[in-house]
Amino acid sequence: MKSRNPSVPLSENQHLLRWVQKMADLCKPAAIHWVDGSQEESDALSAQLVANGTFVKLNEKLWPGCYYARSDAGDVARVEDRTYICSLSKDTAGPTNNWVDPFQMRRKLKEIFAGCMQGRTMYVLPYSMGPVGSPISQIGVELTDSPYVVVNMRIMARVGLPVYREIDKAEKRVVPCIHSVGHPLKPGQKDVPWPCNPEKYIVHFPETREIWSFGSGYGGNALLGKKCFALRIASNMARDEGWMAEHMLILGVENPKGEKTYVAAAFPSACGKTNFAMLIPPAHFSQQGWKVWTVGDDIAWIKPDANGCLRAINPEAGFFGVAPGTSNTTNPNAMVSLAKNTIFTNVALTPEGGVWWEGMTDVPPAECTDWQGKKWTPAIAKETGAKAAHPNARFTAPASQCPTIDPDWENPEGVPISAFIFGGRRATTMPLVYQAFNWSAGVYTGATMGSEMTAAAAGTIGKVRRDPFAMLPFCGYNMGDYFRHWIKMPRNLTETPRIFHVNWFRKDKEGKFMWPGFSENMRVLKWITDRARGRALGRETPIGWQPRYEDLDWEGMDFPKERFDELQAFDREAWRAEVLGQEELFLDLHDHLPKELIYERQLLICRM
Ligand code: TSX
Ligand code: MN
Repeated sequence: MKSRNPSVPLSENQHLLRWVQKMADLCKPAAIHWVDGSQEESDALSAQLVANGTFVKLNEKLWPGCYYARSDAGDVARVEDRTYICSLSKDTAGPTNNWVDPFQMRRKLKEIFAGCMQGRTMYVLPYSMGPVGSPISQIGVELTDSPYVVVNMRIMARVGLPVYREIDKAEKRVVPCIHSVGHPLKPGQKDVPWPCNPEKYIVHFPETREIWSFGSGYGGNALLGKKCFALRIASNMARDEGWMAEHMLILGVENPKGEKTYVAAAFPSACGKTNFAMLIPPAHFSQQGWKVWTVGDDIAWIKPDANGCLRAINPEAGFFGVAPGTSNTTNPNAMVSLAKNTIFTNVALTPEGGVWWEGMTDVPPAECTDWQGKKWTPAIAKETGAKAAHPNARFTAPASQCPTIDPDWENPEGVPISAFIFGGRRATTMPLVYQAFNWSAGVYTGATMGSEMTAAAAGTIGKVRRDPFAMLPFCGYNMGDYFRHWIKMPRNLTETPRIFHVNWFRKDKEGKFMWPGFSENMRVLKWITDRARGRALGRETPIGWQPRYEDLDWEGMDFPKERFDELQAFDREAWRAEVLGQEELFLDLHDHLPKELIYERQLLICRM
């Protein structure tokens, strides 16, 4: 078979062709490669990454189709202080975003992007967020000088030929995204395994729906379909068009009658969102026919349908998950998902050509190479505290490989959402579960949610870090206006989802977790989905509806009533401090805060 010439354009869309040429004139790449998305192309790019020292091909017998990458030590995470929302007015971006005047930022970007791709290939990467052709999906084109980005994006989104066809046939607007690692090569200059630039810019123009990213190869900074498009730009589209772009997992609970109830859930980081999305029910639930199906683990796009029912899609096609802590105990479904065709970044490499990370097995390997390429042994770790894997090490795995992937996960119409769940990592105050009294009380719950810091800087342990709707770093406009958008959503709905708050992390006086979590969370999920269908009982408390001991299914679990009452207790003194802490965030947002949230706060205080 004759291989195609990748510099020949694969689209006839004149806007796209002109923009690609304009960006090539600016960035001066040595070549242009139109990505077709095929397996052969991906294999060739991976082989090229191996030749460059970026990738190590893992042992094909142990890890079929898998690759391993180590990033630069200074390019391991999202860079929030270098992330910008460049709307015309600062007020539109709001106080929680970094704002720069868009004209000033464009001048700066033209400066840094000039010649930034010299000696490299510019890949033209068309992608669909959501199933190709779904009325809820959106299309982007990422120009990037990183083949690592291309092969990761191929797992995380639908890319290549079918997307060009959409671009060519439809009037559908395309979001232009440009990405460079910011490391041009002079003639003859040797490349490094992980090219990047210490000066980073992750820039969003919400009004013109554009993304410019410079200097980083790391996931959230470089795979532009994910946080940049699917959350920051899409949140702007959603506000303008009456839908929702949320930092939420989507799962379906199937009961023994075969009825499926879908919920979407938002948690701050380090709450085990991916584990929850892939929950395996306890044995007795499974035996009765209860199943949990995974639709997505990170982002939900949710739109009212013609009947006024909210329907959600997962705009992504893969999981970009945190590896450390993922194991056959904490998340067997994730372990199966990442067993093949997966890219590992910043985990440890074993002598057999496999991967390892902290928490993967009880017994660590006798020796491995850590994420920085240094020798690592359990003895060295004990002495120096060195981690084999970076705490933010990632796997990029196809969602289709998840054993519990929902049969409807690629349904272009989406799945119907019956409930929203908010959560946080809270050692005190927050009970295991409660249901908000109504929509606006639920929005208040989402707006005030947060997690306690675990291992942050001195003096901050135990302090609640507010992360409304888990969207603080991802809302592409004023957070107060975002709250208002949430408040207004039911106006276009015939069926308003119920809203819940959960906390798997409450501790007792001895500092022990009171709730076993993981599979046992199914008991809470059962109450939530039954409640959403108007079937389960509870009692009214100052914060909402809570299940009594007898309202949960305890079969196969030994959890005494006294312990449950402690876990669910409403502690008046703790809630006094809580409402004061909630007010702090509201002060920052006061000038755009919807009055409903002020009233909800007052009602909560009165009920207490
Ligand atoms: O993911 C978690 N979930 C959700 C699972 C569906 N984690 C891990 C969080 C880190 C990312 C949890 N950790 C959960 C949980 O529900 N709960 C806890 C806290 C916990 C940890 C260990 C135990 C119990 C609770 N161990 C024993 O009880 C033996
Ligand atoms: Mn996320």
